[in-house]
Amino acid sequence: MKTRITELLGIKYPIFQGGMAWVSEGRLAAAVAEAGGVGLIAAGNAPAEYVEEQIKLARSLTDGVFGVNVMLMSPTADDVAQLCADEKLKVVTTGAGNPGKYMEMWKSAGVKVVPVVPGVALAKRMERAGADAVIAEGTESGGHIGENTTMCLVPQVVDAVEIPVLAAGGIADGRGIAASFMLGAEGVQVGTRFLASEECQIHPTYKELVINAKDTDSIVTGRYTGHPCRSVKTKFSRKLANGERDGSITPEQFEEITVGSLRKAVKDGNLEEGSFLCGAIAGMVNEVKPAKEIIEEMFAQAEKLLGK
Ligand code: TUI
Repeated sequence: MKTRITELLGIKYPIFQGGMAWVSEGRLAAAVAEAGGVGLIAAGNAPAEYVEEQIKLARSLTDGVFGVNVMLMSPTADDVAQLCADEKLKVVTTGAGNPGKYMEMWKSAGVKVVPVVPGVALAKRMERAGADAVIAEGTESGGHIGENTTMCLVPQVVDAVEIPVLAAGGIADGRGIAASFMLGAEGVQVGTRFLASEECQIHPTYKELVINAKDTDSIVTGRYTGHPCRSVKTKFSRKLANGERDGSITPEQFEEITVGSLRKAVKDGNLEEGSFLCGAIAGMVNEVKPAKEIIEEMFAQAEKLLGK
């Protein structure tokens, strides 16, 4: 399947693995890269040293294409951004902000820049700033989300910019890829499906939650903090949602309670204090498979549907 995204990066399949904080480390990124997609190491809030280690690990496992996802709200974002340029990565994706101030540094280091955008305005700004492509991420995604849906957002971004657009949010099989292409996307970003990959290093409890999730089992919390976040419904996320609704948890308390909660989910499978981020498509993810199989099956189905 040739698109401007496969051409831009010299990859077999136009698929980016989502940059999921603590989840997307070197081994998962390398597996996706090895399968012919783009693997991403998520920096999240981690220090640059952690990211450097993961880059080394991925390089030792694959010659495929991988990069780093820079979480722009992180206090370590400046250091991680500098590392991406120093390491001359093939590609950087960004989330949770506007990466404008790093653009020149990355472009002159030969790094392809692909920001995640929740709306048309930022997509246009990113194009003007020199982005190579954008990822239009709908509210169906896991983690920190915007308001618009993938179905509504992707065609509007496609109409607004000349650079290629990848679709994200709610894509976990070949039907999602085919639908994205019908909306004008030239690639997809997939996160939740890879939570249930063999190479994904998350705690077994996390994988079980995703595998067992039904269509109604994701929940959005934290709208009142300005950082809405989608995760698996658990006792903990319900408690946060209730506290947000009835005012018994203030936004400041909410931030305090959730500090470190991603790590507690990923590393410890801590159901009492962990945030198990996942997309709204988790209900359709029912089986753990190697990343390569996931990708090959998705694209075989998409190509059949698209009549190629
Ligand atoms: O970034 C993500 N997903 C994430 S980041 C994350 S870590 C975190 N945890 C708690 C609170 C906040 C972050 C977990 N999941 N996806 C990409 C994404 N970017 N979604 C939404 C945005 C976004 C939102 C507003 C990008 C830019 C933006 O506006 C920037 C501006 O200045 O216009």
